[in-house]
Amino acid sequence: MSEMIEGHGGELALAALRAYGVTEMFTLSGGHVFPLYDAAHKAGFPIYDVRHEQSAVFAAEAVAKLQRRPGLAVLTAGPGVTNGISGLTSAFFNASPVLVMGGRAPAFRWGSGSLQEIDHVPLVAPVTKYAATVAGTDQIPAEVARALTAALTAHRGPAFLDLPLEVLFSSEDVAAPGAPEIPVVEPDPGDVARAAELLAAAERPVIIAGSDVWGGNAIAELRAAAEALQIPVFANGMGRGALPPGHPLAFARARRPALDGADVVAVIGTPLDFRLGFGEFGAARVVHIVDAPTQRAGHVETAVSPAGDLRLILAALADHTGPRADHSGWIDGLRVAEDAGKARDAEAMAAESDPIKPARVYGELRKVLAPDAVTIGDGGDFVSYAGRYLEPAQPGTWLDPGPYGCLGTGMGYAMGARVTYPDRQICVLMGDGAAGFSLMDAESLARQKLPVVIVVGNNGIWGLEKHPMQAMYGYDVAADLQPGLRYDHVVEALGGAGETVEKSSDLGPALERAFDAGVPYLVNVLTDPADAYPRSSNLA
Ligand SMILES: Cc1ncc(C[n+]2csc(CCOP(=O)(O)OP(=O)(O)O)c2C)c(N)n1
Ligand SMILES: [Mg+2]
Repeated sequence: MSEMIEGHGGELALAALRAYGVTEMFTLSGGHVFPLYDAAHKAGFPIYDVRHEQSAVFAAEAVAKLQRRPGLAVLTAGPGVTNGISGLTSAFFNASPVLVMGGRAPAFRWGSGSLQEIDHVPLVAPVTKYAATVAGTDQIPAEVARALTAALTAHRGPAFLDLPLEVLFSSEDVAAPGAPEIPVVEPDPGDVARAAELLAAAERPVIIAGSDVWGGNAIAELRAAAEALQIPVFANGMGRGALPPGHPLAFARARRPALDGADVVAVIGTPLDFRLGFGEFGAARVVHIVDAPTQRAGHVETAVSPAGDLRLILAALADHTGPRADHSGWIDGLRVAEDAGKARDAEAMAAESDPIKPARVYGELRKVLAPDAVTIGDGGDFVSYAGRYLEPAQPGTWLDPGPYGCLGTGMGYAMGARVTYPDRQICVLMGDGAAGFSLMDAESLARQKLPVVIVVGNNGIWGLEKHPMQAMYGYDVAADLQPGLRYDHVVEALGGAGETVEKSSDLGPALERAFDAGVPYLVNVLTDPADAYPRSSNLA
């Protein structure tokens, strides 16, 4: 007979959460979820609290993204849960295994108008892999196990459970949850063989690797496949850094010539979405390698689309023994374009200007960032520049909001990153507009002794909206912010520290101070409002 556990709903939930590798909770208080706190408190299980529920979900998502295990946010009934929906949706787009546990008004008097009474499940069902109300205290461990199994099964994503008040506050004696069993999706061997043949025989192949390669723990297999087949690799999302910047097959700046010239493009572990021109690569044939059949693109004709565990698929590509074309001329040509792009970047990153341009901020930041630093982007143009100029040296060190593009991830992601890596540099690159969504959580970070560095690109505008609106209409509305605002004073008032930088020569010393501060530290860089990130489509 399996072991029995006894306790109130919070204790039963905690036992199941721990069995699945959850090691902390992120939350904002509410009486509906007190038993979860009681269980955690008594067990010495860390509780981190925030000032807005979306930060709790973003923190849980950062933990899930960085550690490839479930992140937990506990939200109170009603507004607590609805405030978490943008976070859940981001996790859904990012395939992040997040579990949100919500309180819920009592079931026994449902419909009588209890405080914060609303049925959350239909609200979150479209953006979760599993969403349910736990019907009885005895069912809590099994429901937690079911939700986390769904979250961890490829294609990964968030799950939601809510617990009616009396279900969570009552006690039961139930069987302990067994060890997690996460199903592995087996790819079709014919599809994998066809993909390998196409890539090996291609004259000018390219790989684009995305977040699921990291999320599926397939970085080593990606590298082995690229090396075995000699294919240049570009990356986006959590795939960035999969091949270290010095690797002969690692490319970032030669994307245009690569995609224009390629005859076969393999997109691995990322959707054929707007970030990849919707998967239209001219005459190139497209191999779309995904971690589950549901992820195959419906809008693009692909040559083949192997679906399944990415480690299995990529290991099979690495083992391919059939005939292969020589790609060395193609790789050498791209290297020339890459080096030219890098030289242009280096110039921009060193350029003196008044006001400071974002490129220079990243030039200075690169000098102080350690190879294992976690960098987090939350903003518009300022973050597009971060994506261009920061080169993650290792995979799993760059957090962007992903294709849902939700502003406001910054402080929550920073909290999750700091909890994950107590000793690494954690640096948030934030637009001044984006700062408005989550900067109050600098208080949560300061109070809970979670120091991070926040670099604000303060151009006094919603840059990624103001410039396109000007281009489109010749005027703009709702696109201005207060220029020169002292966001550093905000963080000081919240228990951290900071400073404002107006001259590029002051950037380096300010960043050094920031990383040594030991408290949340905001470097408020006044940047040029006239500067606009060059992009082909300006709609965001
Ligand atoms: C929650 C949310 N609201 C609005 C937007 C639309 N949006 C995208 S970028 C952007 C401007 C961001 O401005 P800022 O953070 O100051 O960065 P900048 O472009 O000025 O560098 C806006 C409003 C969004 N993506 N997410
Ligand atoms: Mg701005």
